[in-house]
Amino acid sequence: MREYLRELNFGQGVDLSRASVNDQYLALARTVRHYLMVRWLETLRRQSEVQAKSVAYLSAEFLLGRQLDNALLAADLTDIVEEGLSGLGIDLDTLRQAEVEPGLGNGGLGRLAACFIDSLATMNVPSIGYGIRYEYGIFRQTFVDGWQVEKPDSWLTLGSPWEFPHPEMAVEVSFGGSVADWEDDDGTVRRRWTPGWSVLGVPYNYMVPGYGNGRVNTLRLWSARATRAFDLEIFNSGDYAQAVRAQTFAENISKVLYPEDSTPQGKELRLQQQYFFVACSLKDFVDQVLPKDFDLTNLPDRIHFQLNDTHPVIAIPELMRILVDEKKWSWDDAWSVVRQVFSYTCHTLLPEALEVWSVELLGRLLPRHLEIIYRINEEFLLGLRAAYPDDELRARRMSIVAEFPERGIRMAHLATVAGVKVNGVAALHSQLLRDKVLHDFAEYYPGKFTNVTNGITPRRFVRLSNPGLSGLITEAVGSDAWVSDLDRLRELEPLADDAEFRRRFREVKAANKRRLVQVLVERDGIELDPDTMFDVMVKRLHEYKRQTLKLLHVVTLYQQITTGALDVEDVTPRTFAFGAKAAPGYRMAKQIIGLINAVGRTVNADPAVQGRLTVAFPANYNVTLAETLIPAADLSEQISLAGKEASGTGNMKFMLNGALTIGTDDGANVEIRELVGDDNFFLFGLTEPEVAEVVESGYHPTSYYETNPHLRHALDLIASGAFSDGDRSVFEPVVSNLLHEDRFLVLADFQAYLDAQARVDAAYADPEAWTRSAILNVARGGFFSSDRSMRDYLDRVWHAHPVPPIS
Ligand code: 73E
Repeated sequence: MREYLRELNFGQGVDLSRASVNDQYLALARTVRHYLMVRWLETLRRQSEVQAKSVAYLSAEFLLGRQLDNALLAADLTDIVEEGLSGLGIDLDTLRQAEVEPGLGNGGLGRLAACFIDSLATMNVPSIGYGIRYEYGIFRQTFVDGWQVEKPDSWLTLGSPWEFPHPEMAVEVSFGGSVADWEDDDGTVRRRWTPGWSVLGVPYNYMVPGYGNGRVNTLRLWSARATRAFDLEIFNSGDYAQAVRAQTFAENISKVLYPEDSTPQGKELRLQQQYFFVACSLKDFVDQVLPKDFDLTNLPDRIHFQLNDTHPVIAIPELMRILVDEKKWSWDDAWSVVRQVFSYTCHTLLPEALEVWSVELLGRLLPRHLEIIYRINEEFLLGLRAAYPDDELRARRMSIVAEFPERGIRMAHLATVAGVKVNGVAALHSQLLRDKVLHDFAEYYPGKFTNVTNGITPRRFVRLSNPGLSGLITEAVGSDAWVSDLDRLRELEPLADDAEFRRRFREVKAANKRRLVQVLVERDGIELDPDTMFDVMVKRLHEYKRQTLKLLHVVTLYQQITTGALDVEDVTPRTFAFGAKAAPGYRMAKQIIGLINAVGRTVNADPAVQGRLTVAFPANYNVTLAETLIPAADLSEQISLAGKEASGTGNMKFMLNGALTIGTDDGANVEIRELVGDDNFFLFGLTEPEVAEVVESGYHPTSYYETNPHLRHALDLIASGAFSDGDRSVFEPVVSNLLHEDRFLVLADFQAYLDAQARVDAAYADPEAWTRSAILNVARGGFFSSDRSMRDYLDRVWHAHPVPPIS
């Protein structure tokens, strides 16, 4: 605590009596990071000594969540700190709440990256995360009359104690300009890129502490600055306004995270961001991380670059450019190294979500890279045509360069051609990649395709977010070894049949529900009854995820009760909780948010359903809210149309916190159900092959409307204006989209969903049986630790190994 007071006095410049909560939080964070610093330096020292193969995880997003609690846990400081602070009259929990979470990601993809670096550190794997330090992360969502309004996320304003800026290590990244032939000293003709402009990338380092192992890995995020040449030149010419504009232009590159999820943004600034962080990272790795006169032909022994979706795929031509243009290697030598050091993870199945950059834009921004991509493609097509001599259609389908609707570069094809491995993120997803999305490639490169099912870190999403359950598990297992060895949860299985254990498990869930109720009152002024079933759907708002299906269930119950078709006494009291952000430009998603809030307003105010149906939609769902919401859930909603959700990771978090899942046969739900068994999972809906068949044979949503009275009543009620003060026009776009288009077959799965919900009600009516299932969900969920995902990547993709500490 002496350390802490020193930080308060000399770091924050205040004494205890005058320190604000923010001062106190910052001082504590700095104290903790001091403590970790020795281990960080030791990790780096050992890394350069051992020269083991490392993993570089390249990702445009790292959705970290709050740092303080995780750092305390990793360093085993929580108890000491709590005690010491309380001696000073300070409540640790108050300081925890003061932290603004870094929201440098949109959803699952960004959170996955954060879980992976946590696991890599915990497993002693030499690794580094590379990404972008956005000045503004994912927007803060507010509701105005139930409609989403976005506010900027200024996460840096109160200070950011977890980062270490290194302006002296800045690297320069160039854009634009032109390419021409030039003659080398030895007479060889080479291509020379003369860029038009450049910016500096300043690295900000973040500690990634392993759990209880003394290791601290690094996450390096890049921030854009104007180069000195850039502003000096203009300043000297006396045009100050222009100089400031230039500065702004450069710094815009890392200004804001694109709030799009599961769809690409074909914007120039987005491509600038991608190249910016990738170029900084490769340069950093080659010039700074590797030893001084490292022979780059040995690069594959020292590094594997994992490409988190196509966002960093421009790294492939960038490494070719470094080797061919800067190091003056032959094309073939360069290619033989490049094709050994990258692998690509695909996170989607929606064809519209695969990134394609227009040749016009790429050629303007990165002319040399475009040439390199063309050459890679030429040689790829040469091989392809040799393998399939009379199949021009196939060559066109597989070409890296698309010709329609405009000339474009297909980043997924580039990644697949150059990558050592291509993986999907759940068993079904990887299967569908091989069979459908990248079928031609799977045929051409049979050994390249593999699966690594996603996972989540049990440190954050069980140990920290659910202390009650964690205590129970530790007691049952006999130690806390399960926190870094999640298969140990299997030992809980026999306890599912132990009445006393079930009672205590139920008590933990009830306490978590009360905790959530309290948080939502304080955070949002939402009042909930903890004695109802908590039925939770939290994820980005997207039509394929089908929040409307959940909503139609709510509206159906409401309609049935208010018309007397259903006796209110027969309805299981439920709280329907939603959490979802819509991409600001996604109109239908924003309409659906408006509709959920509108239904909530009506239902919550109607005495006829009071105490039976409640809708809660707290604004700004984020990692911090997830940490209290998920442990309080009874029922987990995973209801995407089969074949659309690549994996899902929320589904795993719910399972491991003792919620039962109602879900389709999609993404990782398939594996969850296999592990937990049909008796402990509420499956419903069309399977992927059935979906394909329905779509093939012509889907007519209106026929479901016409033949299913429940569905008709629910849709009619929305269309009547019952949730919009009688105004029929407000939600007309949602209703007519469902009736006439319904791309994601909501109406086709509606009845099956209602039936499954009836099974949920029946099961919930037997608390002992329900608790038994919930315990089995936890006991069989160990597979979904991101530690296991890392083992799979290490074995199947990276071929790297942990480097245990010396002692
Ligand atoms: O199914 C999830 C998956 O669990 C998938 O939709 C998500 O990635 C998760 C982690 O594997 C995802 N995000 C994106 N694509 N797939 C994406 C695309 C563009 C921008 C931002 C995110």
